[in-house]
Amino acid sequence: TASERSFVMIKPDGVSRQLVGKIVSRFEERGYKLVAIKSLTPSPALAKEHYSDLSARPFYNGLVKYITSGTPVVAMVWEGKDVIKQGRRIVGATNPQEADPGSVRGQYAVSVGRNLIHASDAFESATKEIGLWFDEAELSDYEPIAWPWVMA
Ligand code: DAT
Ligand code: MG
Repeated sequence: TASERSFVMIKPDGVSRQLVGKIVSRFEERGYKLVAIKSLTPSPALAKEHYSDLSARPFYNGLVKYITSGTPVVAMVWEGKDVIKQGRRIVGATNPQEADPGSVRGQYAVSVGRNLIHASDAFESATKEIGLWFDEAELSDYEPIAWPWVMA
């Protein structure tokens, strides 16, 4: 896969537990490019739209409440080779009890309802999520100095 973009969000538990730097470092150190980053408390409308695919699930309302709790999230766009699939591997399985211990969820989380982080699961969802959380003008186009050493 060529260079692509993924939407990654540190959820309120990750911010409250002060894991932002550690999580950002995983993507940075792997060689991915930070295209956008901001912290915000999403509106219920934004959280509901972000998780609209799950609106019929029993945990949907609780999920929206958690994301909109008032403790901010850190919304990011990362770019690079196969970043959608590799981002999911960095994040780990949805249920932290099943996540690889080397993944973010496997290292830092124990509950599916407090699993620290979101990452887009496909090109279509990445496109939807980036458009939902960011304006075009917030997405930076630049070349990291290490890029040629990462992107052979
Ligand atoms: P992922 O975040 O790994 O993409 P998902 O898209 O299926 O997983 O679900 C979105 C979030 O919803 C997930 O990160 C945590 C929550 N969730 C999923 N399944 C759940 C469950 N069985 N009980 C409680 N929360 C759940
Ligand atoms: Mg998902």
